[in-house]
Amino acid sequence: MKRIVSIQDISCFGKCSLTVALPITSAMGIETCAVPTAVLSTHTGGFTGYTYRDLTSDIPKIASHWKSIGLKFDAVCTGYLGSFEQIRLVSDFFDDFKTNSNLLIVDPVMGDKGKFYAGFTNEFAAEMRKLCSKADVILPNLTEASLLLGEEYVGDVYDEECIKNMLTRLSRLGSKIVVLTGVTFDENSQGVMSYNSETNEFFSYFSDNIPGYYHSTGDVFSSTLSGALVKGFDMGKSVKIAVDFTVDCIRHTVGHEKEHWYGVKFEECLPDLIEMIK
Ligand code: PXL
Repeated sequence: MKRIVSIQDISCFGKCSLTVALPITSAMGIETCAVPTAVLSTHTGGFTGYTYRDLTSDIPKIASHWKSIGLKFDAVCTGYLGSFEQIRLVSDFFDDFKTNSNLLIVDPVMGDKGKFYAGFTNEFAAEMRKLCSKADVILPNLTEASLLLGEEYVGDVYDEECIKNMLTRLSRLGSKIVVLTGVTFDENSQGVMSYNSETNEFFSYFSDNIPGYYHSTGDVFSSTLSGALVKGFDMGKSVKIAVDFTVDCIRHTVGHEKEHWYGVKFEECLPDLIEMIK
């Protein structure tokens, strides 16, 4: 059985980060371990008055216990991290748990639609860039890609050359594979473009663009993609599974946005995911 560890916060209500990653990769048949970096009552996107309990000091203690019992992971996956210190400790975690054959996967969660999520800054983006340099795979959206490159947000209008150029420059941060999400060349389709710097290959996969804003779809995508890669699917097939599942979750939420504005109804779609990876 494959084993993943997911390092990110648990937002107790809101369907993102660990409450998305744990069920998704477990449903894919992967043993899923967690390092909760913080406990929030809700995520920060659209809620006010949420609680935030910082668990930074637990990260090295968990790592040291796990080292003492010889735990190994097929992938170490990170998502939302709340401080510079957390990024540094996760970087140490990478050093402790990197093997010759496992994957370090960083989703540099910082913002969307050209804006930072609450509490993030350019200085944080600079620190996140260092973590990305240690990863095998990074999964930024277009906002995060611009922040990692230290550039203005690329905006809504761009062409394939511009995205390819961003991908190659992102790969120079140090990761072998860059997967850029939320790419739209026309209003009818949305998808992903990726670049493998070892083979110098670009890959793209698009699906229908469903109008509206659906919170936490980045977390659904990154958990599914990480799971598919760990299951041994190649990058092309993994991206297809992750995009198709994310779109499936959005479709199930369309028409229920009023009650489910805070996250997509991924739970109803888990049986579809299990089918997709058969
Ligand atoms: O979905 C990313 C995410 C994760 N964790 C927390 C968040 C967000 C996005 O807003 O607020 C706490």
